[in-house]
Amino acid sequence: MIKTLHKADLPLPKRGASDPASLAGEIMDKLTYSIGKDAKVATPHDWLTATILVVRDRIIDTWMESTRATYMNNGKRVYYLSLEFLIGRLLRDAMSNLGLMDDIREALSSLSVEFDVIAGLEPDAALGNGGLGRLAACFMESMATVNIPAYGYGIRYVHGLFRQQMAEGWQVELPESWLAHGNPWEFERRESSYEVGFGGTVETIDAPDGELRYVWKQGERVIATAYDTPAVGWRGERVNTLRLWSAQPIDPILLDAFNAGDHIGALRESNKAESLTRVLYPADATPAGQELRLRQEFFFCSASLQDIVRRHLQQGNTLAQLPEKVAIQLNDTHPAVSVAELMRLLVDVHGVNFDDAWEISSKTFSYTNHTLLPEALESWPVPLFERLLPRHMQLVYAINAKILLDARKNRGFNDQEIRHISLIDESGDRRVRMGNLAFIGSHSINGVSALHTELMKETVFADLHKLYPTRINNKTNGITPRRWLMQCNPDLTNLIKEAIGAEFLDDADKLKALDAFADDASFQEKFAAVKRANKVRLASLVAGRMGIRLDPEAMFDIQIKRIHEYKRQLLNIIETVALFDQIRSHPERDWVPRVKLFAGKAAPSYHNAKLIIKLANDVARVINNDPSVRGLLKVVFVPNYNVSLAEVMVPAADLSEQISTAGMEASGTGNMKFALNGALTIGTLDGANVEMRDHVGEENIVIFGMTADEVGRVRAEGHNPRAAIDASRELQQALSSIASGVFSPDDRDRYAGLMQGIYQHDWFMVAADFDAYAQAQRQVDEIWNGKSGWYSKTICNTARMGWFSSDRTIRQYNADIWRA
Ligand code: 4GP
Repeated sequence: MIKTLHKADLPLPKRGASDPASLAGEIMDKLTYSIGKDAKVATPHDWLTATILVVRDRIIDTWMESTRATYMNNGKRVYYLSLEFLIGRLLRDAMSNLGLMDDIREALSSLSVEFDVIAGLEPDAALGNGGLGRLAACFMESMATVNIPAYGYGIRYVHGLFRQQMAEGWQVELPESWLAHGNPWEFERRESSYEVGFGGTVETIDAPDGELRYVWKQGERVIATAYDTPAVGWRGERVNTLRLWSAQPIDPILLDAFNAGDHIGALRESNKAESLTRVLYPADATPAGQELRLRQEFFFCSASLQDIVRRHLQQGNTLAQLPEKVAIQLNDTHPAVSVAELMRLLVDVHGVNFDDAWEISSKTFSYTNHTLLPEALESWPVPLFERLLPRHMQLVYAINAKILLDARKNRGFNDQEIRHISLIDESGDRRVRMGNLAFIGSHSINGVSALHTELMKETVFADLHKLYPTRINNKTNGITPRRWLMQCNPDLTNLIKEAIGAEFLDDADKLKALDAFADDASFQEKFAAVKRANKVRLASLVAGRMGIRLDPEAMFDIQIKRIHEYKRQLLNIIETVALFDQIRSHPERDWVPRVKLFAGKAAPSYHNAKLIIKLANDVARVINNDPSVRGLLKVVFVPNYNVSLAEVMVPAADLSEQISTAGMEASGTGNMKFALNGALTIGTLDGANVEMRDHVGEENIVIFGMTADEVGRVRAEGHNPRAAIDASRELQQALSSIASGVFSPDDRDRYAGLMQGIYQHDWFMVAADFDAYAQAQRQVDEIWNGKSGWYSKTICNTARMGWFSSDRTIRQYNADIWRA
């Protein structure tokens, strides 16, 4: 008999040397044998793919080790369920984390290939809208870095977030086809496929044990197939998996129909299935309100949970052990239907009784809330939910009955409180509240900054917080310093290394040592030189893409993020108009030359956000063509904001605009990226700005405007924007020039409605905060004019932002919630 080796005993393969000569040999190998190209005719894309494959090989070694180790010790795994992973480009990230940057560059250059050229061809994987999706990407990297066995689960959208083009200053949305050249990072896992059903009916049967069993007879089914992308941690010590699901039909073609001549009808099922994972919903904090969106959510939750339970059982664990071995983090309400789906799997498929299943499930789930905007707390019309997920509807009612009964009987909740905590919103057409489902179904609910967490307790979840007073906790967001310092700003990284040594690479808190250099003239000079070089780099990008010349000596004042009224790009634009008027009226004053840069996408259905983009462009056209402010003020809206563009803009910023209406930005993460890269922040006491002020010191940040409490009070008492407008000549003039068509001579009324919003209700407190903002900007000018003071402040920002590393955030999640 042949003695079989247990598979786990087989040795893992190991890649060879990583010197430039060996790497060059391997790249040639990949080009020849994996891509099938002769170097003579290889395109830059072929070189890119060959390079990625070489880097990937090195990742795979560790990936297998990491996965095998977790399997062997049957440790607890963390599952991060997110409808968005805004990962951007991966090559630089992987090379830098593996320490291969210099050697690969050299290898390529020995083959006469320029690394920067091919790296620029890598598509920017835009599988997310904004902060929530980018946070998920930073978390994937940090979970690998701090050595947590974790899986990200999401959707492999064929088209990520739309590409933004400008047509006469208006946003136009074009499809983004990031997979057009294939995706060398991913591995298709045909064997990891699951059926996901929708619709149909629920039947009950009497089981032999006397209990009722529920059988969901699904009306339609699709296949979810896994695609795995490795997520490398710093120094390549751990590699985790990002598993994205793609939808496929059960029958790729209906042959009967095809043979009967219905060639298009024969593909109907197939098209329907594939359309599930075709596009990312371009909604940031606005509900998509689409059946397809609910289908997407259920599709990826069901596949992920089937996969998680399968892995758990395969390891020989029991279902009762689920919370011991599995932590599932719900990234916002998008995966909230998981609560009902896990209950269905436990109760219907595995025969666990309802109460035990509830106990298991709620100990397994935890939920992160990312926004208080009521319109973003998803809810689905009951008829839609019931038609698509009839068994889940029953489970939602059963959970609701259990919770409401308990609240009424044991906690004395009154009618109004009961109405608020119910899973069913009955204030209009009946709807299933996904926020409440996520909250009730989880043992931990966290906000993303200290202020946001407090506001959660006081507002959206006040009554649920009363029912479960220990569940809400705070986990202030963070960013990965690998991508957002080392990789996007190598010159600054080297400068810091020269000054304080390399320890900060492994522990961002060690950046504190840089404090000692804040007032060191020669260090300031070098710091300024790095900033200038980064500004030159951005200027050349802007010149190349837009034909606009920027003066790197001017202050680069940058606001980049999704376009939303609460983020108040409008406040910035109005102040720019006021500044334009001021400079023209007082040419004799010592104005600070400024370039105002904007970038960001608006949800296609968000009318005012699109109008704000057009306004920025209209204002830019007028200001940039006015000889009287030449050299003093320039305005640029850079199209198609994405992760790669941010990687160029962030290191080039002198001033970071974080000016949301207080109480409305849950945390912000862009604010952290800028400060870490040595920009001064002008901002409100909102989201994580509050904690940033505490860390960098109030003398190193420019704070202005109303607090969240004040905004709440003014809104409750009734805000009268007229009074603020009448009291400010600058504001009056700026508003009336915009409203009367000075910037839109082709359509004088274009902005009348937008301005009316400020005159009439000013919900976002633009008028209310205007004077404070304008004053704060002049304070910024003063700081800029005393150059040494400027750099001493910005160096302090870099030095004191270490706490905002996502490694710290992830450690806190792990210590308090996951315990993996
Ligand atoms: C964002 C929040 O608006 C932002 O403040 C926060 O930093 C980020 O999540 C990560 O927590 N929310 C979204 C969204 O992106 O789609 O709701």
